[in-house]
Amino acid sequence: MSDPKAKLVTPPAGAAADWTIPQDWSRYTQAEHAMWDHLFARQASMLPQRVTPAFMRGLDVLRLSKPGIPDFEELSERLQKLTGWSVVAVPGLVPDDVFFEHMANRRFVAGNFIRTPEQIDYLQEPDVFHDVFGHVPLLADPVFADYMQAYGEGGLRALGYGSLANLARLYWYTVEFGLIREGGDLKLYGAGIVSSYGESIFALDDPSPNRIGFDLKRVMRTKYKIDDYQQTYFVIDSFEDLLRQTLETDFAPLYAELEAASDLTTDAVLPGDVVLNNGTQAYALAKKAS
Ligand code: HBI
Ligand code: FE
Repeated sequence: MSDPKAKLVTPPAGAAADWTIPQDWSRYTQAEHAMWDHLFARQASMLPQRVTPAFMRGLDVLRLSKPGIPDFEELSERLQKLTGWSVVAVPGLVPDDVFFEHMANRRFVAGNFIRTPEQIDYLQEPDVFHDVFGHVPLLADPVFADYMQAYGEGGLRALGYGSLANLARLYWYTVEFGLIREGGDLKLYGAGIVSSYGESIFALDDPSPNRIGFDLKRVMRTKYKIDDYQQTYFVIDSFEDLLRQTLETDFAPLYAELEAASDLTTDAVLPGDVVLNNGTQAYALAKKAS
């Protein structure tokens, strides 16, 4: 997951100018490897029917079911051969420009630490399980891999226009919390969902959230929640379609247009929406009442 409010500016001691650090794989304890194995087993048991087949293929070709926290060097070697991406370690959230610069160069930054037992179902900073289990399998998919690079390049441009808040919503509602329609079924692909036990069920099966057909401009107008399940999920038709729309869009005039348009609330349903599920919002309403 990513927090767009990250305010750090200089790399911490021990980090390089690009914020990378050695993964220091040999430093993980048995308990830390066991935490990975536990999280992995919990997700692996329910994902096969729920996640896009491309994700399962990624887990397989990258040998991610091998016990223990993956060694980034070994992982990067496999990934490089498939799509030219690599995985580099960082201590936590990095500044937006650093994040995008890495992505534009096909380097995915991953936290090298793993959550503690107290943080098992919720943590603020992305750890190695979210980053590697959640994000890396789809980097083995050539089309998704291109989308991620395009996003990094677009992010650098958006910073120049001062329009990151709008572009960050695209990342949020695709890379982190996206759903995809495949063979008439809805499947998961967003890393924030697939790395979360509760949300992997909620996003697909619960009547609460809206599920709405993906529309680039609509998504970029929509606010999001960083600390609870989403009230709306957007559904793409294919990675090809997502990549094509992103590459064909001229973002500069779109940002100008968005600046004049109002933001949409996290639960909005509009007349022009392709509504796959008009959510009851029962979950969010109950949370608010408690
Ligand atoms: N840093 N490590 C890390 N991981 C992220 O997902 C991340 C980040 N810095 C910035 C950031 N995400 C976001 O601001 C962008 O997704 C917009
Ligand atoms: Fe993430």
